[in-house]
Amino acid sequence: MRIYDFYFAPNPRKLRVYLAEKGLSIPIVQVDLTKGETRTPEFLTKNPMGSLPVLELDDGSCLTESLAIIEYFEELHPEPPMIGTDPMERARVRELERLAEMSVFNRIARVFFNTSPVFAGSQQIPEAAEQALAGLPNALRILDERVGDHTFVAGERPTIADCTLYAAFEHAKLANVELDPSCGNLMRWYENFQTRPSSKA
Ligand SMILES: N[C@@H](CCC(=O)N[C@@H](CS)C(=O)NCC(=O)O)C(=O)O
Repeated sequence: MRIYDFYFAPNPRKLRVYLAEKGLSIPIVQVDLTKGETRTPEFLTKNPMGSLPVLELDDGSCLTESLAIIEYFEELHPEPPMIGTDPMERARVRELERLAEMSVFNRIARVFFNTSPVFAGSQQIPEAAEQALAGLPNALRILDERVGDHTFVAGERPTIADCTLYAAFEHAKLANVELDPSCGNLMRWYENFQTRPSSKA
């Protein structure tokens, strides 16, 4: 089993943070997407979408989509639980994880894609970055209220929602996106999460 990863990319980071929180160590292969290494015929046989991360299993089959990979590991290793422990808690964790990805992570990723010199060779649309950025403050405010005074995004223990939000906030640095400092709950959460060993994964 191995994971194809690119250190600076947010979806691979989400997976690495999750694995570190679970205490799972899986061999990692770096694939530099800035050098076109995800577009080689060999890599495209592993993931025709040409994206990272990819989990290659011992039989050579591959799983793509970071969340599907995370759910696969969660089923193999239920402890410590990172998607809740009863139906309602599991639904809440997934709800917050989706909120973090759809409304925050994806906006930051869109800003990065449409403005960074890394993707200068792709069809960048500055208006798409502006549109993504315009919706970010409201998304952050909503999430800030949901986090409230909890230690973690979905309560008092780390979940997959923390992994997604942490990867998004780290990516915001690369994308030159300023996170609204008035979102005090999120700022406190971010500062706390950075003290966890998983944040260095
Ligand atoms: N929905 C996919 C998104 C994967 C994705 O977009 N990965 C980015 C890195 S964060 C990538 O590989 N981009 C390069 C490309 O698509 O060419 C997932 O969650 O795994």
